[in-house]
Amino acid sequence: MLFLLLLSPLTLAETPPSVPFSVLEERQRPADHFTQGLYFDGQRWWESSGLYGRSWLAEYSDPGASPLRRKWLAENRFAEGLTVFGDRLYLLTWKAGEVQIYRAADLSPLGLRRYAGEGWGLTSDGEHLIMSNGSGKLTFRDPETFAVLRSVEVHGGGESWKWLNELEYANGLIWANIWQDSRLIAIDPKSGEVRGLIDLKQLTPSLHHPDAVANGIAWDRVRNGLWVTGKYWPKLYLIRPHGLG
Ligand code: DDQ
Ligand code: CA
Repeated sequence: MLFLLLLSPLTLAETPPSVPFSVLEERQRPADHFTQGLYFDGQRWWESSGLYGRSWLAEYSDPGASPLRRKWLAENRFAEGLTVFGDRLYLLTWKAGEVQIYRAADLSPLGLRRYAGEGWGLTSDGEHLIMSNGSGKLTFRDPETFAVLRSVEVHGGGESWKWLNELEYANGLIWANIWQDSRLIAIDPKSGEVRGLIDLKQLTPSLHHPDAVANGIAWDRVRNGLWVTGKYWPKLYLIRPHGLG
């Protein structure tokens, strides 16, 4: 009975499609980044790297070269996701309940806002900031106060989604890494429904390190693709999903 229920056509019909993608380009980069956040504006890159005592935020013109600027965080701050909104950069911390705000142009500090719970991934739809916290829920936040305006439970595909990590808004969908999983999911921002999956297994280096998971997604507006990488990955890949968004 339970078996039949699990295999019912309804369940199968709800499975989000595996989205085909092409790899347009790959780029070499240093293999010691504990990548937590990634953002690209078409010219400059911003990346955050985690762990206590080694967390940083950096700006690059080329992710394979040394950073133009780098800010080290305090020893007791574990850097998490970041995004650029207007002329500001927002950087989450894992458990400090603190989002740090910087001027994107020169990474000068502009203060902070506080939030309850953990900080994992961050992106923006151009109006609000969108944040993950290790659960299956995303919160939409006021860029000025960081207050929660709305939240969605990510659902669909017969899986209960949790550990949503780095995020990237592109073409009306929110792409998310999932911690300890090689899959990216594409989420409908209104309903929270998972619209598609991309498995990065074929791009995942065999690093034999438990922390070396896929993490880091940056929308490339010019080339219409997503730059993806992972913690300790020696490369970034530009992928173009087909038939979605
Ligand atoms: N997170 O980025 C997925 C939120 C956390 C990754 C934590 C990886 C373990 C690092 C060791 C933590 C030491 C307290
Ligand atoms: Ca991102």
